[in-house]
Amino acid sequence: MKNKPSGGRILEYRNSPSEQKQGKIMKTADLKIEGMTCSHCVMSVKQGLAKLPELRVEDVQIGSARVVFDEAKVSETDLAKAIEEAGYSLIP
Ligand code: 9UX
Repeated sequence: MKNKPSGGRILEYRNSPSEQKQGKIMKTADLKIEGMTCSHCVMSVKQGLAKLPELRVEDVQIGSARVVFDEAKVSETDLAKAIEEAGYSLIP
């Protein structure tokens, strides 16, 4: 599959009916994240990822995050940058 975020695994395409109407292709990806060791880290990563438009954060655990995003709007670089700005790094 194209545009696979590094360290991530594309699980499935999951569009809500309104997203389908808008012609969006929402991708679900599991990201592996380095440097997270506590629950504050989880909050930081959540907030960092939530800044990206056209993306929703489904779940964040220590060391991983599940995000759903419009593949036309969010790139792997965007994900890596958001995670880095929060103080962590996306594992390739
Ligand atoms: Mo979690 Mo605190 O890694 O620096 S321990 S936020």
